[in-house]
Amino acid sequence: MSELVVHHLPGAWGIPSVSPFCLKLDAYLRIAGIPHRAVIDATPFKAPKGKLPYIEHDGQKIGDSGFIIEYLERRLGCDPNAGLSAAERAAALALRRLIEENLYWVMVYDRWVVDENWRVFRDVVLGGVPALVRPLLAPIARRGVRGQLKGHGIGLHAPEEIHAIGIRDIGALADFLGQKPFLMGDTPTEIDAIAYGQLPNIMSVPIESPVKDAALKHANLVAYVERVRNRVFARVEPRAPD
Ligand SMILES: N[C@@H](CCC(=O)N[C@@H](CS)C(=O)NCC(=O)O)C(=O)O
Repeated sequence: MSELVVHHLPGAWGIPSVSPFCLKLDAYLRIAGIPHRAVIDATPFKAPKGKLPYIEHDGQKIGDSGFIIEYLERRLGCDPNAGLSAAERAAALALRRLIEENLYWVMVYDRWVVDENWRVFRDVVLGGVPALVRPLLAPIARRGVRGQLKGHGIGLHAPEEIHAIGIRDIGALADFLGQKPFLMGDTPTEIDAIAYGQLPNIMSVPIESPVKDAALKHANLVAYVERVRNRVFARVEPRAPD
């Protein structure tokens, strides 16, 4: 197979990427054992859909972590979900929607809208942008994300309502995990890559939130994050912008 190049947003705070979707793809590639070269992009401007991650392979650029995974599975015949029943696959898809279409936006709210967190996060998320441009880009990017949150609908709620939504999602994840080592049982599957993309980006970062506090009270989720990190990311250093 020709070289697979994977474009990510940078990492920080000991996490390989501050983007849950980039971290998900990174974890997936490691779970599936797919060789690749990671490139760090300071902004998503060159991505085919304007969002990271994206890949370059065989002269094509493909955006969206889900479509990238489907493409790789078609091309390489790999499938970390191969051992799952149809009902387990359906449950994994429902969890994926909870994480990517709902909990993700609660995290976005905490990073981009809560003033104390934004002061910390803006220097990280725009860390690869030239220092002169950063103060100009920061308010434009923040306004854009506020618009995305309103468009999604979650940004229309009061802060306590948004946090209550996130805390319920975290509780559901903790209940589903129970005492299993991984979400679908004894071995990591795609949904573990998805959950691992999101959870450390809430639980292991200096972004304060009642959702983070609630997650850290679930001992099984704390142990799970540690377990996936040890299993999938052993010996990986956090990345700085190229
Ligand atoms: N559905 C996409 C979502 C990717 C995504 O939302 N990426 C964010 C970073 S976490 C991004 O690049 N946002 C830039 C923007 O919205 O302008 C996927 O699965 O890859």
